[in-house]
Amino acid sequence: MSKRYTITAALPYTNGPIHIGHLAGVYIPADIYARYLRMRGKDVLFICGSDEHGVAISMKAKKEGITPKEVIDKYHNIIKNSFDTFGISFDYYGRTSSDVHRETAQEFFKTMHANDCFETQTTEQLYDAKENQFLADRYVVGTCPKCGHPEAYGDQCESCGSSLNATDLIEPKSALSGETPSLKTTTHWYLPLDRYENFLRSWILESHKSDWKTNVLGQVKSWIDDGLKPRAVTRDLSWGIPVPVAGGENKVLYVWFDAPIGYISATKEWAAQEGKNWTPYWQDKNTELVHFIGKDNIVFHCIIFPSVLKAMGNYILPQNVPANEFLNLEGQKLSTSKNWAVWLHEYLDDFPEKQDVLRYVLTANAPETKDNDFTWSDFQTRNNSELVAIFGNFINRVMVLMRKYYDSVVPAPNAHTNADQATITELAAAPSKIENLIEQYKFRAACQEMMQLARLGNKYLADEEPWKQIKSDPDRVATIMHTALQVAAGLAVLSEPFLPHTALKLRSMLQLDGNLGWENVSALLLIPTNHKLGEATLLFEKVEDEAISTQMIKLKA
Ligand code: B3M
Ligand code: ZN
Repeated sequence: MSKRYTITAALPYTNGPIHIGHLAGVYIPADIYARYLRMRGKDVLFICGSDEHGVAISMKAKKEGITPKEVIDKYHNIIKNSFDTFGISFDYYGRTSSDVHRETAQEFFKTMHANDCFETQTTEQLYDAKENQFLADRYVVGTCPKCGHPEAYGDQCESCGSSLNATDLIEPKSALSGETPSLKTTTHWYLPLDRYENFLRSWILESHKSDWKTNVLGQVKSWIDDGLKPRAVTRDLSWGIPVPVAGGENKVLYVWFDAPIGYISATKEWAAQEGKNWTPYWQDKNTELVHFIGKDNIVFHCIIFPSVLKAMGNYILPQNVPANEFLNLEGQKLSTSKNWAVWLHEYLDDFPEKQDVLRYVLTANAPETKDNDFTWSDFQTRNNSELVAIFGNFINRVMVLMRKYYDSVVPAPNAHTNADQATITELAAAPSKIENLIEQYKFRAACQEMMQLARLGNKYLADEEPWKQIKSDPDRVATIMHTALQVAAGLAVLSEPFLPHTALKLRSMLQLDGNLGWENVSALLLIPTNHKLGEATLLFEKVEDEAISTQMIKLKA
């Protein structure tokens, strides 16, 4: 039975657009992984969708004087369209306001409730008497009791990632009125995470201690060691999925209980659209489930959701959760509220056709093991000195020389020199280096291995200087160009997970057979003699200084 892959990417909240931090942390790595596995002929389902509940959306609606429904419709469309244009290749992009999701999330709750997986607790919760509103999650801000971060939320501290109970906050303040909250009694259903401690310790800290990233294992270990407490999975809110059991009137499911179930409901919607069965992707042991997320989502994807799946009984658990750290912008934390961000939809307006430049720069600087920084000057340097000067220059030279000397028809090679052989050997060895790195979720290094191939081709032409030998030794030039073309074809294949738009252009320039795949590269079955190349187009263009200064002015405005 061949392996199947269910790849999920964190469902973005529809309270704002996508920015470069989301792309670097979650969506580009997930897309590289999905594209690569598809190229290896695997059965891949790449799932995402909009996360449309939660206090953040109600607050945005209140701030903009519109309804939550209007907020989610606006941002769901902006987000979905920007992902499509950018080339994030989801097989399905759903939304948690759908009926299928509401039914699925309620079915999960009812099943767990019927199996006594919850405890009910009647407690005093933070309340804003002025706004007549219980203060949960982002409705309350205070000092994190774990790390002292001054702007922790009622359910989570984004700085240390801890999941919190609102009553844990030090000096809490209502995010609605600014008042100090009072206390009011209310009843909620709690997921008793303490019951899952042994399961989590053995599943994660034992069976995955060698294949999960250390930053993820570190966070999970500290929560488990701190002692897992029951977590409320319902809220006194109006916006969300109604609690489907007696006593649940005027209460909704906690957004972090329903959102991860969104991966499953989106799979159901995809399967219905494709006429397929959804269950193998979530209930078959031959399926490898991988969650791509940012570090602030680790507790929900490694502790809470797996406990829910365990409680449901017949679901698989994630094989890996390769969470990235955070990306900063020009040395400061990305901030939606302070508009200190590079928004994807705005980037696509300002730099049309340059999707792959941003993909490349965000992969090269990905915060895979520690927070990292994006600067516009680095964006310009990487585009001009790497993509244009190496990758683009190499391909352009090949195409120009092929048209000039051979009318773009591939010549037969003659005797290979050591230099030719060394180049061909390095080309054949490239795929396995990239495979090993991608399969360890080391996308930065994998992308640099791909760029190494462009460097190899560029250097080979510069060293062999065919333009100086065309008169004196045409046989030699035929061999040089035949060899250079094999590297160019290898690049067209191996660049696809990282630079899909460029790979498509390059395939068309070389008129490569659509079936030319990953395995052809190491087998060196790439471009045959007498093959007719297509028209040359520019793969990359220089980014000028004024384009960068425009961005800096915009950012600082
Ligand atoms: N929307 C949080 C976030 O965007 C949340 C992810 C849900 S994944 C199920 O960071
Ligand atoms: Zn904290």
